Amino acid sequence: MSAKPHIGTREYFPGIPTIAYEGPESDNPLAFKAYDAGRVVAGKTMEEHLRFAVCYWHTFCADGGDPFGPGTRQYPWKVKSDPVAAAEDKLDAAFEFFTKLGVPFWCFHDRDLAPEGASVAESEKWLQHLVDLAGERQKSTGMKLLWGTANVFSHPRYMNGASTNPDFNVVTHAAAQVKAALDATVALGGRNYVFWGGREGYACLFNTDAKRELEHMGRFLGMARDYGRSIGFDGTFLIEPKPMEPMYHQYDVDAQTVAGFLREHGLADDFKINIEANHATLAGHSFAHELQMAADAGLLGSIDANRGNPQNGWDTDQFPTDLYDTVQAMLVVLSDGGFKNGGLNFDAKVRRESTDPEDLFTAHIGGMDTFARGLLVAANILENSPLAEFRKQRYASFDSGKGRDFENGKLGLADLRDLAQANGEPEKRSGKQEWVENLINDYIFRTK
Ligand code: XUL
Ligand code: CO
Repeated sequence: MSAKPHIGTREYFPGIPTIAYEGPESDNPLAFKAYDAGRVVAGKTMEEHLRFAVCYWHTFCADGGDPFGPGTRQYPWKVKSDPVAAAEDKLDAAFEFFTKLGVPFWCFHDRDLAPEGASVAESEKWLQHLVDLAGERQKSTGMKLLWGTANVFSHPRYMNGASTNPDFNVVTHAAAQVKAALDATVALGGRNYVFWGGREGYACLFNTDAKRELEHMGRFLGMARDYGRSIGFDGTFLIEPKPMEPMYHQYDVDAQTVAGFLREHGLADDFKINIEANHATLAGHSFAHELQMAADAGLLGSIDANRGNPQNGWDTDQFPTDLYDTVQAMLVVLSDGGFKNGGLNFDAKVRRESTDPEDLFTAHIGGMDTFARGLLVAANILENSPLAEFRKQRYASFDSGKGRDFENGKLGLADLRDLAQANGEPEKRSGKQEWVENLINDYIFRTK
């Protein structure tokens, strides 16, 4: 990567060098074993395929607090009592981290960048100030913004929802925040703008008019789209599905639910879907399933890369380390033609017990290496294995004759009945699942 580290008035990660590729034999925890940014795979460099982003909230804002105890990490950029001065320090620490790690992109919520002011106007002023500084740092380092978003779920005013709040006054505050976050995203050249419906859902159906709330959400998103386009945003709007947590039920349950919602509200030309691995598992799906459903709907936009914990049902947001998962993910992404505006954002956090600044680096390095290996294996499978041809052959009976007539809508149900009578019992054809699964492993073993 061509970017050079931006270091402000002080260095926040002393002793940590710019992370280099050292190859699979290296034992250096601060080096890449698989992610070789300039290596060409399937016609593009790894950097171009994977489009890695670091998220601001987990990595620079959260300090490990949980419902049972306070934070465990004392970040040096959080010590100043003036919240705007502390936000400036955090920005310097973030850009030092991004550039030492060598990722091309970053992502933020409005309230990660700048604190909330005493009024809408003061919040806008502080955000604008931090956006100006972020713009300067983007210029000096070559960093780019993958997406921006608004945090319309933390402040107590949003306890009953943001765009789906039963109180119109709250909806106006959500609109003010989304407008300012869109302005910030456009000012920083963001490629996407994300809506994760943090508290867009309900806790109790008895006191909720779900139909009305969903109509409000559709209208609100349409207004955001129109405003974004009017100020020159030419990127992609994204909805990030999640079925629960914090709400008992969240409206954006999963990819298929969101696809239906986008089509119902006339949003499918401007919006795509941001799939988060741990949200997929919360919905009772695999990461690969959610990616495939989004891709098949023509709506796969971007990925929040993380993983859950199979032993509990929480949104643990752990860093991705499971190669099997990333192989499956990259098979879908590559088969879909690769990312366009989207990328792989590490919406992941180090554990509360991981308290060394170095842990932030090793966590991201592991995630980047796991996706880089996933990319190599998936590209090898698609280029050299019989997988795609085998799958195609399973459907060959629809490629000609009456099967093709069926697909083209030329037959009725009674015609199919007559064909069944004429052709008799179909020959049994094995789905060969074990052979297919072994094939995936063969390519995991053999890919260099
Ligand atoms: C929450 C989550 C968010 C969104 C952005 O589970 O994933 O961080 O990605 O609001
Ligand atoms: Co996310």
